[in-house]
Amino acid sequence: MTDSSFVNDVMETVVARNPGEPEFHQAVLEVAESVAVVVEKAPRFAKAKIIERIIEPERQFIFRVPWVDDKGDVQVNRGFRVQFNSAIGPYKGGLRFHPSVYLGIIKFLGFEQIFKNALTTTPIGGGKGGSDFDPKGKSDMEVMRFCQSFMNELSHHIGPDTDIPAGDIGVGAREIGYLFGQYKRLTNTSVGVLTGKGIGWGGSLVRTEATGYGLVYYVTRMLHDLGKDWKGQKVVISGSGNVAIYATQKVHELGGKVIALSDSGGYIVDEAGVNLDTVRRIKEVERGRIKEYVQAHPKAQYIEGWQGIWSVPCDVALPSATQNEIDAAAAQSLVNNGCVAIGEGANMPSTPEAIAIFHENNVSFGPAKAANAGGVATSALEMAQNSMRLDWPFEEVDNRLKTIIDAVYNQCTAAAEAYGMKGNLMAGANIAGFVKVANAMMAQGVV
Ligand code: NDP
Ligand code: 2IT
Repeated sequence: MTDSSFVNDVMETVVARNPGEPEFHQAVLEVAESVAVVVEKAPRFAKAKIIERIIEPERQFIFRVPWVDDKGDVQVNRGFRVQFNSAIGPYKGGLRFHPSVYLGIIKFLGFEQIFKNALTTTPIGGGKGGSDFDPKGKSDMEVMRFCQSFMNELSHHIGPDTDIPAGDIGVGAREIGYLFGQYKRLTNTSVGVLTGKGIGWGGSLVRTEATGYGLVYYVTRMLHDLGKDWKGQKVVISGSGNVAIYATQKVHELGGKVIALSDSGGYIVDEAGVNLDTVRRIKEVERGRIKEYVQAHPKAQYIEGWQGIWSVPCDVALPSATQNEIDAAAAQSLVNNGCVAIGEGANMPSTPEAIAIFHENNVSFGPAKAANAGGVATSALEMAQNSMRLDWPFEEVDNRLKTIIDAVYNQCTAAAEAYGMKGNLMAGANIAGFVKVANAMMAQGVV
């Protein structure tokens, strides 16, 4: 299927130039394996060293983020922004605040973002940023002081036509508010430099829901191709953050039943269907833990340890927590229990071994860079509204999101078929995204 010397050459370069960054290597390997067939048929891409250029970020920033905690002690975190590729538009991608963040995580996410953003049909390049700051257990004022310090540096590198950050793990409406306030204060401009802003101060309706909704719209197409719909489907979703919550809401609206959710402590199983009002109260209002769910719903179970969630029998699984959360054993367990479709809400949640198991067992597999593209696509719609100084109604944004996800899905199926891998949505997503960016890079010369 692939030209292994091409893949080996790419991986040798990536590993040598980016030592100690296994997540970045993993993300590049997946794309290289998919696009080998494209490069083979288009020697002009090889001659122009498109792949060598695409794996090298255009620009990377690493900076100190000092701040003062509530006790008056000075804390020091590390901030990152990787401006990966601007061939089709300004850098666009989220900020992740989580203790596991280091350069390799931001580079894997930024690399994925290039192709995801290309698939959205909107004119945005790829970037990502974040910090090893852990918002958990911090007071609002500590989070504010951290965000202000982070923005003091980041503000030098971003702008509404340059680089437009948004949320990701640990960065939601609260953090975007503090970041935006500080940017405005530093620059004396009120522009759409961040997305995911609040409604009433530049935010777009549907952006909060968009990643989860888009994921479910994408999986709707996958189910349709299997001759199925959501009615009566048992669904397991990992995580209980932004993506998981709004995926749950949309699954329930379309007639499916979400029976399990998780956080990094463990998972809940509620065979009656999870009560989303309870989850939203615990997670969005109280910033609590998923185990508190069983206090309100004593018939539900809480089990310690997040990875066990993949042993819960289901028809559809939507991993929506973090990278590499489904390994080979978890994938095998999903297959053995009769799961027919996987839609990746998180970025790179399945290991390469897990993906191989899904493909070998004919489980329909919706890859992250297509299945979760609804979030960033709606961010692009927020940018458009900010530029026009207009706000669209909920229905209009939701309809545009549906149209975009249909286009994402159609690109995946068409590219897979064109390159002899019919039905392989992962190969299709990688190829379609790559070709769009590669053509733009070809047109713009050696830059
Ligand atoms: P949130 O911070 O809102 O929620 C993250 C959820 O995942 C929490 O329940 C969290 O549990 C859990 N989680 C995070 N890290 C781990 C870990 N290492 N192990 C186990 N559980 C973990 O983030 P989002 O919902 O925004 O993001 C979830 C995923 O979706 C990420 O992969 C993100 O990159 C991806 N994504 C997000 C988009 C968006 O628009 N927000 C767009 C596209 C993709 P706990 O609270 O215990 O840490
Ligand atoms: O991974 C992602 O696509 C996001 N976290 C959303 C990025 C964005 O700019 O909305």
